[in-house]
Amino acid sequence: MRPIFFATLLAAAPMTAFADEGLQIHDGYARSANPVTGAAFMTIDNLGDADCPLQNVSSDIAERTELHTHREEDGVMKMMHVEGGFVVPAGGSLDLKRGGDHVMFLGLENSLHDGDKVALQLDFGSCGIQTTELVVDNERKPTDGHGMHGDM
Ligand SMILES: [Cu+2]
Repeated sequence: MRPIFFATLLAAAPMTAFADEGLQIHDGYARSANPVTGAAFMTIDNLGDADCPLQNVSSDIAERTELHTHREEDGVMKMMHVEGGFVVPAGGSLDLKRGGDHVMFLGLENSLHDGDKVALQLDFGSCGIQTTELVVDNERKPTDGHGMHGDM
């Protein structure tokens, strides 16, 4: 890392500061189907040559912000907290998407309305911490056709 160069970039152009760095977050949005819980989805590309762990997420819009996944148990799709988080493989990407791995907001301070902006901090461990701004889009449909998880 080059800390000074990094800080300068960050101040000058926050939206593109990470363009040439290891991790790129794009296509992010947040939504909620009820007043108390919400979720966030995005794609994270790892352009670097080392795996990056997504260890933790935080926000100030909810009591708790957690990394979740869906798993099928006895034919029923269940959602669960993943303590260790996920890996964004070197040269690959991590999809946080409906019906799959996602960011969960539990205990929303305020209900999420379309167009609201949500700041989310992502802790990539040895790869650093990044903050991304997500726009709320409650009407967004899942892109992979898993309509059964439409309420997530
Ligand atoms: Cu969840």
